[in-house]
Amino acid sequence: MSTSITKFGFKTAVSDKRLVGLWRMLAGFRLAYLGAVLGVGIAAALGSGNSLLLRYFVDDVLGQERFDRTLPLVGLSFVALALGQGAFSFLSGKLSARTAEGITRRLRNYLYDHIQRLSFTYHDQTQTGELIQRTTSDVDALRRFFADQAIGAGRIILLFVINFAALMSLNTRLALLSVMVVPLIVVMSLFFFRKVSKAYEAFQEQEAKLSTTLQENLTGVRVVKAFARQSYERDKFEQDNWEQFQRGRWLLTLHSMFWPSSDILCGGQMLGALVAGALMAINGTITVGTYLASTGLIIWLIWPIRNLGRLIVQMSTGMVSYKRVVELIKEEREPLDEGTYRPSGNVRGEIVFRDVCFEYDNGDSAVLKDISFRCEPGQAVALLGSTGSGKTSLVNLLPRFYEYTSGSLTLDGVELKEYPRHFLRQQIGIVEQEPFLFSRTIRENITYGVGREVSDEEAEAAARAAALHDVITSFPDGYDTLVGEKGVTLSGGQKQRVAIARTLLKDPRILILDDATSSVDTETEGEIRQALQHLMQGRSTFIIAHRIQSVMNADLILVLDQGWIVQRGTHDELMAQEGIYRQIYDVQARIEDELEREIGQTSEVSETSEVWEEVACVAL
Ligand code: M5T
Ligand code: MG
Repeated sequence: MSTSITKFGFKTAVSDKRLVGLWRMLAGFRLAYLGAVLGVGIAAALGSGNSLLLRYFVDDVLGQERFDRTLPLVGLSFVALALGQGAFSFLSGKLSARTAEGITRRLRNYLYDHIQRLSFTYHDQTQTGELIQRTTSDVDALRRFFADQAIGAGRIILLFVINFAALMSLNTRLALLSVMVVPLIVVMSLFFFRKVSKAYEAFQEQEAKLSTTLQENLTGVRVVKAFARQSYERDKFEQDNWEQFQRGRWLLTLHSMFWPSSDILCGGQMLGALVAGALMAINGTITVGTYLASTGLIIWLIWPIRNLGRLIVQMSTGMVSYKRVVELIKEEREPLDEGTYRPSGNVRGEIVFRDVCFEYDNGDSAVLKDISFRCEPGQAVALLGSTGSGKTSLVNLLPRFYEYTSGSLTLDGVELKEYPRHFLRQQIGIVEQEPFLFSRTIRENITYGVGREVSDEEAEAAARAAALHDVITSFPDGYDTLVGEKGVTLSGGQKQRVAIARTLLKDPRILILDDATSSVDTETEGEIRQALQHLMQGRSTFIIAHRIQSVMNADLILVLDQGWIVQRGTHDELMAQEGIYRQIYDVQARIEDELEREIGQTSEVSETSEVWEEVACVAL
């Protein structure tokens, strides 16, 4: 798909001037486009033919009183011309719709595909509203450009040339008199073109801001309500909306300044030409028939002149949107198949970090500092550390979501940068810290990204292993229950378990569990841990957890603090040392003891709160 789209020139359009780029976008539809323009041209020519026939009818038929066989023939010709004009107008409309809709359909598909191939860093730095705006409103402006303005340009040029030529054939002076205003219209339109371009760009930018505000407000509606911030949010929106209103008003004001000025010019031009024609007819310079014909031609000559200005101004919106869309197209994709190393078969899973440092593009300091450790194939490495210490950032380097800044990170002895990203992501399964579920059925969510047909039994087995099967069967629609906006909202723990089941099915060689059981109660966590223990066998696994119980069986435990590894070893080794690990262990053990005691004594809740405060301190 992507290659065929690239072939149609979206990529190459970037480096060229906007009009050339737009012409390239027409690839594959140029014939239909030319057909549409030709259709419009033929319709215009038939219209002019009508005026010329009128001249013939008045001067040569009525004037010569030739009422024999010529009269019905002329009548029939009028009908035929009108029919032809209608038919070609229709054909042109059909072809222009095909061109515009076809191009925008292809463009939308391309942008959708392109956006999901952009890097994590790009998505971190770009607002969703901006992306939505560019793929909807800007694409729509381009559709209008191709449907109306691109065809309109052809139509205007043809109408002008044909009617001007017809008028020239009748009377040169009259013809020249009728186009006097053209240079003025062009200059004025170009002036407005600049103004409208700027105003429209500002309008689109503000609209993107507005969609971001709206989208964030909707996503975070629970937070807004929970903090009773509705009025604050409304005021914020109102402010953005006021700005949008002002920019929109300025845009329309510009338009409304342009139309009357151009209408006055064109009206004056038409009146002048008609009066000049009438005077010529009175003087006998032209015949009555010629005058009648020229009135029709002048009207059809002024029409394109008037629309030329309109078109130039309207084109500015298409051009701005084109620029905005191309900016997005220009963004480098995350290459999926780069790297010189072509692995065959699955990886073994030997992972070695040597002095790896990492910094986010938008950050100002290193998030990971001199990380060095080794994970043998099939081993489990646990990461423990306070929040923000860099655990997620560390595991995110493995599937190459982000590139490490310095040091060396090898998988099976080959530098990670040599691996194609696509391959790495097939080999690695991640249960993310905040799993995302699609608004689809639970079954679809579980089988998402497995890359092969999954039988119902397999999906069920995965759900059982993730302690999820009983929850699913308690829903009336079972595995066909819709999740998300139009269906049930799953709890945090249930979502995590769907993510676990999804990863179990994927059957990856390297497993990353980023706080995978943080939203699950201790009992369920125990069940899942058993299932995971089984799953982890023979796979290199990274476990991030806050509970010592989840990490104590790991072959290597790394304690992170502000991006440094401050302690390393097995559970027993770490217990034998003074340090954060033993402190966490002690606090957690004490909490459990106290809880057990409290439950035993059914004591007041307020007493336990002190203990939780301590947990919070450790967690933070
Ligand atoms: C480590 C910063 C973050 C923190 C540090 C994801 C992300 C993080 N950061 C960025 O600057 N940009 C980003 O896109 O990096 O963050 P982490 O690795 O997510 O920490 P953690 O997983 O150990 O924390 P937690 O809370 O999940 O236990 O300073 O600001
Ligand atoms: Mg994290």
